[in-house]
Amino acid sequence: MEQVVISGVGLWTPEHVVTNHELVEALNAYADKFNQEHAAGIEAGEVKPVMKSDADFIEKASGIKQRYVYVKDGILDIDRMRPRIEERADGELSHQAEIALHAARKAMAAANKTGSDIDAVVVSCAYTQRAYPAIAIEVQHELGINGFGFDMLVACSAATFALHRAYEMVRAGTARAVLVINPELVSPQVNYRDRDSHFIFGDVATAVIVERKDLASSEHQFDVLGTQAKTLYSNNIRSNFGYMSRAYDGDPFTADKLFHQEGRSVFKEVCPMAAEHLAEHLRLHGYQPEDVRRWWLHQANINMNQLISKKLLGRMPDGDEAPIVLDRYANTASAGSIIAFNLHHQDMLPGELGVLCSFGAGYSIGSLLLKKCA
Ligand code: CO8
Repeated sequence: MEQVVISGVGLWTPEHVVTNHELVEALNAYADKFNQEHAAGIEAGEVKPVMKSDADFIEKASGIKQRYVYVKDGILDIDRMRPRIEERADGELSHQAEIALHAARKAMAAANKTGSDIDAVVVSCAYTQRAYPAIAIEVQHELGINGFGFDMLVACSAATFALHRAYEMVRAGTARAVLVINPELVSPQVNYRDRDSHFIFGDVATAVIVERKDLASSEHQFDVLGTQAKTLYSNNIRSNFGYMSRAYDGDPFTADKLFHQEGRSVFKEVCPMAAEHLAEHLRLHGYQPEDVRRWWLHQANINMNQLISKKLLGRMPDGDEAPIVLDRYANTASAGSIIAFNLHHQDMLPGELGVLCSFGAGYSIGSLLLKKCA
């Protein structure tokens, strides 16, 4: 069995920012217009009014202050409320491959790798923009990588689940190095007319190089001591959009075809699951939560992260122990913990332990136990 390290990480941040205030202003203007136009139906109890949003609520309930988006045009237009993304021809680079490449090139540079050093590409995220050809194969082609690529979807746990696959490939000797990319282009699936969820998500792309330790040459390397994954079926986070939508006779653009959730239930059910999962993962390797120098946790909600950390440590962690990036990035589906890792790993000392963890739809929880190399 080969020794496996994470040897490089890359982050691509879109240039466009949408603040809470901007989102709330758009949703509230849309609500006024809709409710006025449907006043009679609302009065008769036949139409549900659109509920107004509140920027103070958003920050208090989630910790989110703003989010980055791939395309801002259209999101705040109350006659549209979805990004206006130009459709590209078959021969052009796809949108998702483009953002994947931005992050991939940064991770490869950080790991001192070129295309010829890599044997596999995994694109793993909450949505891929098409079923085939795989975005990973498009990226593989652009980077001149031999070997193979495939896409996988595990919602918010897509990054950690893909890192597990990469770890297993490298450990088993079937790949020297694996490029794992999380091009989270989620804004097209956000319901910007729904106050419960319009503020939650942002776009981003992250990438990680997982490789054989004896071949690694980068400045910052982390031994992968172990990986752990858990899934448990739940309908509390769901999107019904898919290739079957065309075959149904109903409206393919109803709210259930977008991201929707029972946020309160998710909060209550996932926090204890995640805390137990992490404690068990550490226990399996002979460690306690106090032994961990840094927690790169999934970034869905600040209150969730604080509750999970408190369950594990018996106290609130500071921002250095468990960095928070969702104030700036919002929930970026699977990429959140990788953003935290990207921004907060270079100061770690040899021998220090870190835990990378994500949790979300499925339900799904994934974690990796890492140790900074000498
Ligand atoms: N403004 C004003 N009021 C609001 C707003 C708003 N924007 N939103 C909700 N309210 C109201 C509610 O309607 C409710 O009113 P009432 O009491 O009259 O019913 C009240 O405020 C309280 O609402 P909640 O109980 O829902 O408020 P919470 O404190 O629970 O906060 C959260 C809501 C922030 C959603 C919280 O429950 C949460 O973070 N839960 C966990 C969510 C989570 O982690 N989900 C994971 C999703 S990500 C994932 O798995 C990946 C999916 C793939 C990516 C998809 C990309 C598109």
